[in-house]
Amino acid sequence: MTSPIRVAVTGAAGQICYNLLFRIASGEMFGKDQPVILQLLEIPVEAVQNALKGVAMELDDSAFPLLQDIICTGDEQVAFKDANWCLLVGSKPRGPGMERADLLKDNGKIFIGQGRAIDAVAADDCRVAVVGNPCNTNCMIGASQCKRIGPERWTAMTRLDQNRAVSQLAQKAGVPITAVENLIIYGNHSPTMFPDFANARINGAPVSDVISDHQWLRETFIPTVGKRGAAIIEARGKSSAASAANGLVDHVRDLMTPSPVPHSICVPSTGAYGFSEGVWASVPVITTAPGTYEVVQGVELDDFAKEKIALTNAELVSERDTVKDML
Ligand code: NAX
Repeated sequence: MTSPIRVAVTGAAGQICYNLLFRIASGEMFGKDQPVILQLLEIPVEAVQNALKGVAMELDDSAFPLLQDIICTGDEQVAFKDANWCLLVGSKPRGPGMERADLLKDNGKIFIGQGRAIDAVAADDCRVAVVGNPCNTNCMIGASQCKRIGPERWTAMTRLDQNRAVSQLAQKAGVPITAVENLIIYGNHSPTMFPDFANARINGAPVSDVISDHQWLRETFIPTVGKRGAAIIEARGKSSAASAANGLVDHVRDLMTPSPVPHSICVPSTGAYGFSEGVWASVPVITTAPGTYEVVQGVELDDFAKEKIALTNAELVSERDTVKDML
């Protein structure tokens, strides 16, 4: 039997993880032949640790053949010990009246601690995916604390945004999801992100040939994708959880599966596509070996795309400026 991989997950008693953990344990993230050990981290508060135990009991009660062990802890050093993947979902939510700068700094402290713990105790082949918001900047802060686990191993999630964009295009064109290809998100996981419809294809044809309403593409599609999270909160009274968990399953699975098909992830910028060096920006990547990617080079971007990317880059740079003392 294949030896198990250790998957550390933070925020494990939260609503995204209530969807996510069961899908990891069932083999959807790492494959149906890959046993897993879940190492679950939550804040060391009795009520939250109790809630985490309840989640572990439900995982037990699902009798997943691939799930070899569950560790529940409030200690980062225990959670990240020998972890092959660290899925950083937990973060501090924005409270009433809280400024964005305070949110960035409060979360920065969490990601400094977690970055250091990962560097100290995780497995040599460890990969990290950050979901907790503001995920691009949290990822940059976590990576900045590491010497052993390099920045190329730290990614943040825009796959939910990619999936949202694909779904909007498919519905508008009246085609199945599978007809939409090469839709890539550029920039920050925030309403400034840019879903690049111009290079996407529907049944092999350029999107703007299939969807003749170009005003819809520029003025409705982009904000619909960018503000989808707020629309879900408005409708459901809670933020997106199942679709976020699904996005992370897709993010990690596609990073572990070599393929020439591009997908969107946030990686450290080397200056490509107009992003400032060193910010974590979403760009097209292909997976070249399990856990290893290359940024797709040479995608042609028109002036409209360049303008949008400049805006989302400015936001990433301003987030970095806010936390510069932490890097
Ligand atoms: P919840 O509030 O339900 O759960 C978060 C959990 O994290 C809580 O149980 C909390 O105790 C825990 N936590 C806080 N600090 C921690 C720490 N230092 N160590 C370990 N655990 C800690 O939020 P949920 O809906 O699960 O969302 C989690 C995060 O995902 C949020 O930051 C949210 O903004 C972010 N999202 C990111 C998305 C993306 O596409 N990148 C989309 C969905 C989601 O909005």
